[in-house]
Amino acid sequence: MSHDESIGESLRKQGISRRAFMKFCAATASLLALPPGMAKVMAETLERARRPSVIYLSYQECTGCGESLTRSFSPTLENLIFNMMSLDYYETLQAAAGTAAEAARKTAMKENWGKYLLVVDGAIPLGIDGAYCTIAGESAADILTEAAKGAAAVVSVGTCAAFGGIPHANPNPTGAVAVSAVVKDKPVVNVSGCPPVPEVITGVLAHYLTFGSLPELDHLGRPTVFFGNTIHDRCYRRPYYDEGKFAKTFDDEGARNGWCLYELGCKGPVTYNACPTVKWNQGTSYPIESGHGCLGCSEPDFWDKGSFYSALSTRNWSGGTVLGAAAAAGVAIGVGAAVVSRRRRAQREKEKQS
Ligand code: FSX
Repeated sequence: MSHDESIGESLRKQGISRRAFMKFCAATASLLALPPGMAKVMAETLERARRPSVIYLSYQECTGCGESLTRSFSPTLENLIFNMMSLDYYETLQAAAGTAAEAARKTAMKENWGKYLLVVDGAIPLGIDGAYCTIAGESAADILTEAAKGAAAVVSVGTCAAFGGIPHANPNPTGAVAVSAVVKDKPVVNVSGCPPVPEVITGVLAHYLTFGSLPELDHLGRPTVFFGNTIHDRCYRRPYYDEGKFAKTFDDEGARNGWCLYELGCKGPVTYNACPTVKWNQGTSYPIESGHGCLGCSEPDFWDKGSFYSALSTRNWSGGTVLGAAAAAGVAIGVGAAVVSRRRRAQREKEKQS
């Protein structure tokens, strides 16, 4: 499809029915928590729009983000690629390699200068003049700087791109930094998570492709529609936390009864992400539902903060520098509520016995 063809024209050529397209718009609008009626607006906008060019760069990372992205269910990556965007460069999926691939990136940048969406996963190493990560003889930092100049907006996918992630963890031998430490003059949206929830990645891309703008962001540059609540706020085990019922080991009676994993190190109270609502594997489950506490992978410096199996209140997470006052207060209030609840229950049991 040429860039001049509208998305509607392209859909009709591909034989995609109006019904299937409306279903896709409804699912995407619901994922983005848009008001009723917006699915129709989205469909009308997309029908007339041209597919924008998307350039996707990968640097210091494990490709977990790409693995996650390709498993997106609604909207699927295929839906986005075939219906809404022209993915002009992405090492993981492209057929071209070597000189041809780099030439395709440069052509796409030149033809769409000022208009393309730049997606980046992985951290950027600045040590020894960027020599720790080079592609076709150019450093990651140089390619990113050049590509960002012509981009309309930048999406940092994964905690490595958003906050430096594991490459940035102590002792950070390569001098790895977040995308926002290199790109200073363009809007950057951070889709954190190691890896991020697949539908959160495609949802943010769909929002930009539909409205031509980035969604509302929190103080760490993350879309509030997906990162507005803590894991703890939406956790189905939350009632046990409020009742003061905690698993103490991974195979005790509390664990078997599905009690709260707070004392086993769950970082849900200080971690903002959509895992409990959107979930993973087509809405099947998420770590806490599988019996393991949250590691806090969508927060800055989660690896250095560590203490994955120690209760929050005993280690650096609760007083860490990246925690907002509200999050820290939330933990304190939650712990206080659990203690009060435990006292009340003890009091009730005492009253029953007397
Ligand atoms: Fe990082 Fe992503 Fe973790 Fe891996 O691209 S956020 S190490 S899942 O792959 O960057």
